[in-house]
Amino acid sequence: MRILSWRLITALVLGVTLVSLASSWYETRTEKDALRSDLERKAGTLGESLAGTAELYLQTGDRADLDQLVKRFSNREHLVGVAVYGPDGSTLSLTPALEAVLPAPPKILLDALAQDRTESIYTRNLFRQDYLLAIPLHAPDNSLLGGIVVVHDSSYIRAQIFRGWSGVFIRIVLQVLVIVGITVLIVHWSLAGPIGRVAEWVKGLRTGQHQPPPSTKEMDFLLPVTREVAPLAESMEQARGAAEAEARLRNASESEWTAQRLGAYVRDKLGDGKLYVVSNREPYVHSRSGGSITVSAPASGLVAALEPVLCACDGTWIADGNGDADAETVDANDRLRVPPGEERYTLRRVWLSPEEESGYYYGFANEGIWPLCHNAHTRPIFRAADWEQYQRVNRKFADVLCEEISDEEQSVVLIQDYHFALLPRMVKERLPHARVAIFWHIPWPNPESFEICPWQSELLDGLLGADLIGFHVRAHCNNFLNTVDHALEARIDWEHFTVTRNDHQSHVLPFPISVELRKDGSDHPDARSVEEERKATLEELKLETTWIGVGVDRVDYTKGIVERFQAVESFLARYPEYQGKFTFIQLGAPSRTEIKRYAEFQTEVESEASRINARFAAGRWKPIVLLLSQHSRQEVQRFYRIAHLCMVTSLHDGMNLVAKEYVAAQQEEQGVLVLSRFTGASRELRDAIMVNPYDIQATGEAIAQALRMLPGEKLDRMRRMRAIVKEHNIYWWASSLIGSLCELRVGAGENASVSERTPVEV
Ligand code: ADQ
Repeated sequence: MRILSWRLITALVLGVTLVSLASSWYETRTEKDALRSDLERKAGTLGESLAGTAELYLQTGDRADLDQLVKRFSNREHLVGVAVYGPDGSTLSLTPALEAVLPAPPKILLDALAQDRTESIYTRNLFRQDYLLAIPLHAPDNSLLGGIVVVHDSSYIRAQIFRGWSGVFIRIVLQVLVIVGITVLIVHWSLAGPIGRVAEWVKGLRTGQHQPPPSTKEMDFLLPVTREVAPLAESMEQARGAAEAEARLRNASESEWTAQRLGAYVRDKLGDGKLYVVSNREPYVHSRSGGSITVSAPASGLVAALEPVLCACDGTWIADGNGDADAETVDANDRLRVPPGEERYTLRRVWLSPEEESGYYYGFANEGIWPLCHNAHTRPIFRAADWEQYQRVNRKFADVLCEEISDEEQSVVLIQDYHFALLPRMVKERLPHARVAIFWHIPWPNPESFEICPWQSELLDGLLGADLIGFHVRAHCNNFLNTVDHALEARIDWEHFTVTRNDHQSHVLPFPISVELRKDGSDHPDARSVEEERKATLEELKLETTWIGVGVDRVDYTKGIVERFQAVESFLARYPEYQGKFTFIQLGAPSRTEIKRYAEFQTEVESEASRINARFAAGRWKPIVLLLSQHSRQEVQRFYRIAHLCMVTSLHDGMNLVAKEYVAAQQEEQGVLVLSRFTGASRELRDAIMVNPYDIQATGEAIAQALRMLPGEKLDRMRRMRAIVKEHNIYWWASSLIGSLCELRVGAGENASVSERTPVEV
C-alpha cells in the first residue's frame, strides 16, 4: 500500500532542502566572519608592529632600512606586501609584489591620512581578493609622518567557503534521503500497518468473513473509526445471516426452520388473531438480590421454542409468578412487557397462595399425575385436598385467560403440560370459538395404569375440551385414545385420530419436541478445541482420566440415575482395564425437593455415587463425579462437548431433551449416545446405542461398546442423528403445533381433519 503520494514526497524533499540550506548558509556565514576576523586580527598586529619600526626609520630618514623592512615582509602566508607612504600620499617604499597591485596610493590610505586613523577594506580584482589595512604614522610630537599599508591576500577565505558549500550540497542530499526514508518507514509501520489491518477487517466484513475488529492497542488514533464501524459490521452480519438463512431455506426447499421463519410463519397463520400461551413456569423471573432486582430466563426448551413466536406476533404469556420480586415488576393488571429491554409481548402473572402452590403443583401435579404417567414404579398419591387445589388453580388460570382474550374468534391458545388438564374445557365452555391446544410434555400410560386415578374421567373430559391435544410420540396418542375409549362415552376415529364427545371434536396428534442445532459455535464462545476444553475441565475438577461419560438431568426418579451409576459399576468390574481411565460426570439439578420422594431420591443418588467411588477410586481418579446444582446453559454445553459418550437412561420419559441437546452439541461428531428405549427420543435417534436401563449389565456393555466404537462408525451415527435434529428442530415443532391448530375448523360444524405433520415415525 502506498501511503505517501509523490506530491507529499516532493513537498517533504523541498522542505528538508530549504531547512538544510538555511542552516548551511548560517553556518558558512559564521565561518566566513570567523576567518575574516582572524585575518583582520593578524593584519592589525602586524600593521601595529611595522608602524612602530617605520616611524623610527622615517624620523631618522633612513630609507635603506625602510626598504629593507618593506622587503622583509613579503611572501609570508597570505601577506602580499607592505607599502610606506609620505604624509602627502607619495610612495616611499613598496614591496615589489605590490607594484602591480598598488600603482598609486590606495584611497584607503588617503582616507586614513585625512582622518588620521586606521582604516581597512576588502578589495577585489579579477584574480584575487585582498584585505588592505592603512595605519597613519606619527612623529613623537604626534605630527603626521605618513602612512603604512599592509596588504593580505584574502582569496583563501572565499576558497574555503566555496569548499564548504560543495560539502553542504552533498550533506543536503544525504539528509533529504535519510529523512524522507525514515519518514516513509515510520509512516509505514505506524500508519500503514494499522490502516492496512482495519482495511482488511472492513474488507472481511464486506466479503462476509466476520472477524473481531483489530486490536486497539497500537491504533488508538483509529479508535473513532473502529467504534463506528463495529456496530455497522454487527448489523451487516445480522442482515447477511438472515439473508443467508433465507437463501438456505429456499435452497433446502424450506426444510430448515429458524426463529425468524417461525415468526413469519405464525404471523401469516394468525392473520389478525392473537396468541396466548399458558404454562406453569414463566419465561422471565424477577428476583431480589441484595438491594436490587435481577431478571433471569429459565434454561428451558419450551421457552426457547415459544418465545420467538410470541415476539413475532406480540402475544400474551400467562404463567405462575413465583419470583420473589415478580409482584414488584408488574403493572396494576399484573402485566409486564418482555423480553426486558425489547418489550415485544406481554407476560401476565398469576399469583398462587402457598396452599394452592402446594396442593396443585407439588401435590396433585407432581405427586399424582407425574408418577401416574411415568412407569417408574413410584406410587402416585391422590389426595382429595390436592385435587381441590388443582381444580381451583385451573379455574384461576381460566379466569385470567378469558379476561385476557380480546377477540374469541381470532384467538389461538397454547396450553402447556399436565398442570392444566382441566383448562381446555373451562376455556372452551366460555369461549367456544377460540382455538385451543394443549401439549402434554410427559408420557401417557396405558388405560389400566391411568384408571387408578380417582378423577380420570374429569381429567380426560377437561383435556377433550381442547381442539388439539399434542403428545411427543404416536404411542402416547394411542394410549390416550385407548384411555378415552376405556373411560368415557366418546366416538374415536382411529383413522384421523380424533375424539368426538358432546359434538366437540378433538384431534390427537404427535409433535416430537426438539432443540435448536446451532451451527455458529455460539455455545462455545471461547473457541477452545475439544481437547483443550477437556484438559481444562479435568484440571478444574482435579481429576485424572482418559474417557469421559456425561449425564444431565433434574434429580428425578424417572431419569434412571441410580441404574446408570450401577451400569458404570458393572462396566468397570467387567472391564477392569478401564479402571483409572473412565469417569462418569453427572450434572444433577435438584428438583421438587419439597416432595419427600424427591428428597429421598437425591440422598439415594448421592449414596450410590459414594458407594461406587469407595469401591474403585484411586489417586486422582474416581469413577463417578456428581455435580449437584442447576448449571448454566454454557456449562451444560461444555460437558456435552467434552464427553466421549452421553447416557440417557430414563425409566420412562416423554421425549428427553438431553439426548437431543447432546447430539446438537457434537459439532465434532465423535460422541456416542447411549439412550433408553423408554424415552420418546429413542423413536427418532435410532443411531444411538439403545438400552433397557433396568438391565444393568447390558447398559454397562453399552458403555464398553461406545468406548470401543471406531471413529468412522461414531461419525456415521452422529451425522445421521444430527441431520434429524437439524431438520426437526424446536422451531419445526412449534410451527407444526401452531400450523395444525390454525388449520382446524372450530365452533359450529367442526369436522375438518388435520393433515399429519409428523414425518418421522414417532
Ligand atoms: P424434563 O423432565 O425436565 O422435561 P428433559 O426433556 O430431559 O426433562 O429436559 C431437561 C432440561 O433441563 C434440559 O434442557 C437439560 O439441559 C436441563 N438440565 C437438566 N439438568 C440440568 C442441570 N443440572 N443444570 C442445568 N440444566 C439442566 C419434560 C419431560 C421431557 C420432555 C420435556 C420437554 O419430562 O420428557 O422432553 O419436558 O417437553
